[in-house]
Amino acid sequence: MTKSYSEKALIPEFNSKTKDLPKPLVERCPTIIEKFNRTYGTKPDFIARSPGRVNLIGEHIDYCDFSVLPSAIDVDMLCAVKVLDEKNPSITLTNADPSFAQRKFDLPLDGSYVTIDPSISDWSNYFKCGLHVAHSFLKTLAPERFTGAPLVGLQVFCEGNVPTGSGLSSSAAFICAVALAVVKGNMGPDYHMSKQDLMRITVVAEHYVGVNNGGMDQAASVCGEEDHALYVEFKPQLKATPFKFPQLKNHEVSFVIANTLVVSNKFETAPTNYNLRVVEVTTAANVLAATYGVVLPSEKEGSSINKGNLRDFMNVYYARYHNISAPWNGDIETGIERLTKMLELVEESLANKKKGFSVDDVAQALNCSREEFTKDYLTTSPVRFQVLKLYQRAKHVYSESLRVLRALKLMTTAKFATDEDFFRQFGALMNESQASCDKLYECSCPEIDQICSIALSNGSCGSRLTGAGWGGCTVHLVPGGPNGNVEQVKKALIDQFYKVKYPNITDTELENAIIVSKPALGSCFYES
Ligand code: NG1
Repeated sequence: MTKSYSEKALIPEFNSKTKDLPKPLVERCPTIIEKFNRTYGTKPDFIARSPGRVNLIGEHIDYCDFSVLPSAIDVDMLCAVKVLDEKNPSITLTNADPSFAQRKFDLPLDGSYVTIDPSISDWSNYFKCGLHVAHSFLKTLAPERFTGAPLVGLQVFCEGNVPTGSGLSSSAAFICAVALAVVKGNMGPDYHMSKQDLMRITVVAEHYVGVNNGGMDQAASVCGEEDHALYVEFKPQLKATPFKFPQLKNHEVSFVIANTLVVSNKFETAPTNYNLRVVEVTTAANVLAATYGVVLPSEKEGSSINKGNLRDFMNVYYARYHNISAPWNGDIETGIERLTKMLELVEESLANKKKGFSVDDVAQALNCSREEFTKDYLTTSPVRFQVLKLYQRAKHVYSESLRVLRALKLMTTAKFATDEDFFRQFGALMNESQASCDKLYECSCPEIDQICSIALSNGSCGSRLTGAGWGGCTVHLVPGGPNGNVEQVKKALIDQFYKVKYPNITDTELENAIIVSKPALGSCFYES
């Protein structure tokens, strides 16, 4: 069942008088207010909150503008904030986790942006990303006020329980909470921010720390709704439509999230992992375009390598060879047909170099010099590689995008004779996604493979990595409710994976490693 999507929907706001406060606020607001008080000797004015997310299916396709199916989860980041008077245009940041040391910096008096140095890995950089996008938004909201004058100063106390480096988007949770805090802090209590605005401004925020991510994490964190998954579309417009899983006869639909506890530092591994994949799929789109004699649009808003992507190739190919000038509008059946065609083209034109393309091969295919290719594709962020695996990466992106459409079709139109039918069909898509991430995109790791195989042998119907991969978390579709397999899957993972791989693991660590989460509320605001 789908809820309609409204561009005007506002970020939910609560206060101490609200009846039925959402669970994360009830549980955590009093303690963070107390900790703020102990740190700054005063009460905060408000708390901005944004959660982590789990991606159910659709991995590494958001930066090609293909739709994804995540949901927000219970773990989150809270930022308690006190707005300072105009004599104090500075930011002080304290984190409840002592491994993130306190930071303080001044806000430029002339209203210019705070500088972000992406070459250093410091937690305050993520704050500055949220600050930057909020600042730029404020300049469009009230140009006369935010030009030539500083933002208001803030004292901030941050407390989060999204495990970092685990593929559950701790960074998006932080950045979205910060952006909301900065906008509210500067505009005051009478300004109510829309979800659409917060999502739109935060999707590109991590580009300022050198991660060329797509916008899935921020969309899910901002727009999450209890008991709903989100269908996030990036084109023709950014949109997150909430929908419920089908009502089954004897089971609930549960997702078990299991952390490999292998931390993948996105920033440090970007040159060989995440950013390299962005380069590979962008190059693949351009090699396909050159092969079929079409030109991709460039100078795209929100894109870090302005060279078009695999969705653009699909559109220009259909314009040229099928005379369909309007880009694909997201319709499921049309998408299935076109993506299937794209997979044929990938076989036809890239499969002859399954071992990978050298820089010379690519330059030849694009009819440019090595130097031009290097300048246009390899300098935005540093990357390191022997060959570019264009065939494998393009095949993953098109087949994964197809799986997302099939999953959505299952959710929205299919009727299931038995509960098993649903679990089998949705689970198969998740398993195919994992195989593609592993074999074609090479973003799995031995621990992910091991956890998936244990879960599948013990009652999971579909198991895969979630998020960027190379460590981090896995997600498992498990029949839930009294007749379900959730406890059985958890026990098997504890006995066969965690206690074997991490013999000294504590009970608390184990408790945090396996999360059975229901889709949760997205960003929200609490006036204290
Ligand atoms: P994680 O690593 O879970 O935050 C990353 C990207 C997403 C998306 C996934 C892969 C960032 C901030 N996020 O997610 O946009 O591309 O990988 O599907 O890099």
